[in-house]
Amino acid sequence: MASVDFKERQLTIKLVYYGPPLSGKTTNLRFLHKQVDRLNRGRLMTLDTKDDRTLFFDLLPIFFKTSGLSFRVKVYTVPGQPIHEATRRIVLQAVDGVAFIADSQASQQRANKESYKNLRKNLESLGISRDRVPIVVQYNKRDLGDIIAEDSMKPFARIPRPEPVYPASAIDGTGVINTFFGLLSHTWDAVDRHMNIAKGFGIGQDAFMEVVKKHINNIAS
Ligand SMILES: Nc1nc2c(ncn2[C@@H]2O[C@H](COP(=O)(O)OP(=O)(O)OP(=O)(O)O)[C@@H](O)[C@H]2O)c(=O)[nH]1
Ligand SMILES: [Mg+2]
Repeated sequence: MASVDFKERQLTIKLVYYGPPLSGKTTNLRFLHKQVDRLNRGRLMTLDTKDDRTLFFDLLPIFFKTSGLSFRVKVYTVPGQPIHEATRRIVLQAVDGVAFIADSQASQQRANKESYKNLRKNLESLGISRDRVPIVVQYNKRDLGDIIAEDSMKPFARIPRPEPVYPASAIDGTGVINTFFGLLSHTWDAVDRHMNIAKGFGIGQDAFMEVVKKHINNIAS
């Protein structure tokens, strides 16, 4: 749940990158980190095994200031490997928006579906209503050979709202920033529906996203 302090004019939003093993969650975060202006980002924290598998989680803190409002976005990735189920649930706690990083390779479609099902189950077990948390979907690894067609890049669920789908190739950054901007704007709307932040802070989604876009370079998207 977003932390909102109207008196101190502070807002903290938590985003989580979820998805099957090796779909490119950490690669998304590494690219995003490089594109955020130095003064607006904290250290990228990653904890990998020696073969680069996420062991616990990655975290990238980003912060902005506008018209007296300080806001902070904490971006996490979960570890995709099945054995890290307990960690995924911990990282998902109090999430405000999810980017589901699917793998475009034809061979990985079953893994995508299983991971999405796992996400839904974990949100439910945490008592997080799907209506409160938007899930945007990225189909990553579009640069590879044996991938599903563009028109098969479907959202994984239709209720309660259709979920936006973004093609990407995180390895060179294509689509990474578009996915992040899409996720953040949908998350602002969802938090606003529940906590009236636009009214409370006197700033709308457009103005919020404008500040974010000023400090994040979208060149490779
Ligand atoms: N060809 C290609 N490879 C990619 C792309 N994105 C990530 N990879 C590669 O896929 C492998 C896994 O990427 P990670 O970002 O570590 O995947 P992850 O989802 O964080 O994996 P876990 O933390 O184990 O769940 C690495 O070798 C990446 O270089 C992409 O867009 N295209
Ligand atoms: Mg990872």
